[in-house]
Amino acid sequence: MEESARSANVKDASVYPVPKHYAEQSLLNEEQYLEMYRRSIEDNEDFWREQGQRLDWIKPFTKVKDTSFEKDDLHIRWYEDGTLNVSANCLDRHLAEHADTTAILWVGDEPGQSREISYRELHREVCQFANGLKSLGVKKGDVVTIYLPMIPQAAVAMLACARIGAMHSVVFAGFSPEALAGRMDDGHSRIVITANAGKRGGRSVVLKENVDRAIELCRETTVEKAVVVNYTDDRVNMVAGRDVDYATLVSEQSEDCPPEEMGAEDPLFILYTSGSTGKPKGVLHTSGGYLTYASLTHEYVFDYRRGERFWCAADIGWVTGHSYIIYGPLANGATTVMYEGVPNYPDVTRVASIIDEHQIDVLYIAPTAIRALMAEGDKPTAGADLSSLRLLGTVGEPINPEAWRWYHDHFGRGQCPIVDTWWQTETGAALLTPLPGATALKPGSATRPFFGIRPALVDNEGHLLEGASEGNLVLLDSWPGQMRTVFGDHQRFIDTYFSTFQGMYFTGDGARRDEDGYYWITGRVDDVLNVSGHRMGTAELESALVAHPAVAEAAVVGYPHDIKGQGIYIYVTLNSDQQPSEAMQRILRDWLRSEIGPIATPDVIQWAPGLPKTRSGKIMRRILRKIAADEVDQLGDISTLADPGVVAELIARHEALA
Ligand code: 6R9
Repeated sequence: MEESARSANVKDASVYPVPKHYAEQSLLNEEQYLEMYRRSIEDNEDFWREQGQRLDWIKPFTKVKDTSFEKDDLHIRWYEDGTLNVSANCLDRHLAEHADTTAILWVGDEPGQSREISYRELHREVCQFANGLKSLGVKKGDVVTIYLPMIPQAAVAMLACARIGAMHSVVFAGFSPEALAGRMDDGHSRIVITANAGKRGGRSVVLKENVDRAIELCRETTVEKAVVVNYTDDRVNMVAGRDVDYATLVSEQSEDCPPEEMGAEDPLFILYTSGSTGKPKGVLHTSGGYLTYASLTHEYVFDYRRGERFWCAADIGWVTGHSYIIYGPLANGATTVMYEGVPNYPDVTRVASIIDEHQIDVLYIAPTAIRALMAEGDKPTAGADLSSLRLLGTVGEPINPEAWRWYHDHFGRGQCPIVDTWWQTETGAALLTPLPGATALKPGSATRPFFGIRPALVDNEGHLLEGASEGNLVLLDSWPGQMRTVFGDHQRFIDTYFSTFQGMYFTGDGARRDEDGYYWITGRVDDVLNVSGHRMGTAELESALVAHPAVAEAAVVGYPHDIKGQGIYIYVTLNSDQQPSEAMQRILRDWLRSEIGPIATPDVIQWAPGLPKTRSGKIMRRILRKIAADEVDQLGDISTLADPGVVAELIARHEALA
């Protein structure tokens, strides 16, 4: 394992105690957390048996847990003999007493646009659309691709799939046709739900055009139906027999759609995420365990109280959107805020004005957005009231203490705790996190484990480290929200997560544990980048680059970036008949944007006459990372390189860039 790309969080001595009113009014204070945590570990099965009761089961489960992390006997099953329906848990069961509660508070890209959708209304539209999907031939077990902007129909589509037992595969609407096609192919998805166009930051995003192109690009799958939400005034080409207008489809359907009875272990969704090797993996989550865990964490981590407005400012294309815009909040009968736009449109006061206008109680947002706003000084919150805010949260990447404090002082007015939640697409929901009434906070630390979670640190040989230490972050036992497999490739699941350290789930992250048992995530220890909270495999970027006819070789590394957390730094060796030029830089930049999407836009492209390789031909990314990070005094031993001379050349070129 190479050392992390990003240096460990600077140690920060300050501690923010639990505010008095939190200790008195929260679901749990510190003593109660410690007691409940102890029980969740010591009486693990009993604990999860009880927590399983928070859902409505069609047939109650009798078995709670059957799991093993041994790679020769790997299995993860929770509540396996129970049956339920996830959409019924998110909708139907709230109708008796809370039908008129707002389920989704939608806030549009342009200021002044918003819409409230009650549980009754959401239930009705989900039933109608579920019937619509059935009429198009969608059955239990099918994979339905969702490529939608942040509009209520995205929630409707996800829940409609859950209602009829189809798996949804949401693809971030910022991904390119190539990336979309790859995911549809991998999932053998014969149906896609999209919109004519999306709106983001005042710009129009041509979704339907991307879908048309993606359908052409699919190699293994024939996409038979595309449902199109005609959301903007843009007119798009509709292919007869294939393309279906959403509104027409829904209007023709009955409002009665009995939920499909699903096994707890039946798949709920797949969601593609990047790993250190190969193409993105379809992370598969199942029904009973995932929903139990999403709903439990939503309630305790955010100390959620009924009637509050909960704003998770993620996109539904990421797991954070799945668990904390849709499934966790709706399972708890909450009012979830869905924001179409970006934090700085039309200007940097937008987040604060949404909070004031809609009296938001909880804001959960990525550090990269906080840093971007922080760069504007006091402007983002100037003149704002913000007194409706009770709690703040962050997710997606390590937060530097400076950004933590700015968030605490500006949005939190020094009064709101910040829950820094560490988790992954694979983990379903938060694993390391403060609880607002129970945990004294240290800026930059995701603090302590949630109930039932057994984190540990191991050295590179897999030996457990005790006490204050730093190492690879692993999990020793399962929890209900854990992914179950990589769609279509179970061996890859075993190889990726359970083969590095015997009998443990390997997260791919490094972490430090301090004297108080608090965890500080130091970043990925594998070849995965985290750019503005988005995961990208260096292998994915490199294979896209070498697929370009001008490129002989490429290596991609991350380097510290003030706003994005990590920036993308690319070393390219061109084919001998090509000349480095600014035009070529632009060509390669555009190429990555079209192969993957705008999030893959490189920050730096450096021409490399050669790359530092071991004698066995392995690129030494460690050296490339040090050069990119301006840490050439820390290159370490380079004597094992096949051609050490290449390093001096790369350093000289790097310095010339600056
Ligand atoms: C939920 C999500 C997962 C990776 C993870 C880690 C990083 C997430 C973090 C954090 C430090 C936090 N990460 N939360 N690092 N502190 N609070 O982001 O899932 O997109 O799969 O990314 O993000 O490196 O391994 P995903």
